[in-house]
Amino acid sequence: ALLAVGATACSNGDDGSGTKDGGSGKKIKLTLVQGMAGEEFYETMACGARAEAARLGVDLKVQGPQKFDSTLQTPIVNSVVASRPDGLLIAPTDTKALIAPLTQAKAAGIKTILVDTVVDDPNIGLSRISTDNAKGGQAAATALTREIGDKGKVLVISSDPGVSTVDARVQGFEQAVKASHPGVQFVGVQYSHNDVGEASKVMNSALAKNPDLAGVFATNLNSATGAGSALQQAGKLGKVKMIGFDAGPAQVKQLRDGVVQGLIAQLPGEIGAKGVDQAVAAVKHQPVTKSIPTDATIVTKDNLDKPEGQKVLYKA
Ligand code: T6T
Repeated sequence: ALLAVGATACSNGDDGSGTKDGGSGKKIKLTLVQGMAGEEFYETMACGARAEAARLGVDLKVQGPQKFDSTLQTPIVNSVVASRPDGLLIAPTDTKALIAPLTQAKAAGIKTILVDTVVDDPNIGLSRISTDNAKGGQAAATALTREIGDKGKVLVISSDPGVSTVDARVQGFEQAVKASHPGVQFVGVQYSHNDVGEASKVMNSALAKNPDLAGVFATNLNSATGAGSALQQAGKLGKVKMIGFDAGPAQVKQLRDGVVQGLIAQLPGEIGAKGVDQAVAAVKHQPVTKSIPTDATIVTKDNLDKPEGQKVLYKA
């Protein structure tokens, strides 16, 4: 039987052997700071990172804030910096707010790798590993406009402005709709603050304002979960089409239930594993790769149960 890969199925990355840094003889110590703890995207990332850390024999700790919130993530970064790991992998929750704490990490000589999200300062992050989010937003526009027969109003529900990934998805989507779909009207972006209940509320008020809404693009897990359940409760299935970013268990259920027509699945496990590779290379003074794009796959009912769909679903 296949091993069910959840947080508990992940190795802790410590097999006792160990890769030593550039001659000091000590085992390399890395910390991954997630955008949010306990969320399927970042837990799948942690799984990939732990497996790679185990393979390379380096020590990896994983931490993250309870909410996707820079005021909660900043003190975690500060305490990680104080603990002086050799390398830090981080998904910064805000393009500006995390610049100062990450500048401190750099000043402390900690090799910093950005996984998933980035900050606006190009001097932060020896390597940046993420999905091409603008391209993902364009793919969402292509899929959604096709679903709605290339006409009608479309809305975007995102988490928060100032988050590099979702902002790029919004931009990619908006530009593609405006450039290539004259029959489609972009009615704007609403923010869920990465909260399922808030995403439902936002969806409901958008439906009240635009009873003829044809489509929704939800830019991440919680935005999609909340928007989808609001559509379901409002009896809008089949009337309003939806494309979501990410492929956690709740999104997959909504795809099976016909709430959402397509999911843009990322490769969080691969992002985590490559993050570990880059951090270890940096600690060993080996070459690093400045920018590493990872793939995205659109999952629909057609490929959901095929290997290509199954292999990109996130861990529960
Ligand atoms: O979409 C992912 C991630 O790429 C984004 O930066 C934040 O939201 C998620 O974690 C999904 O909720």
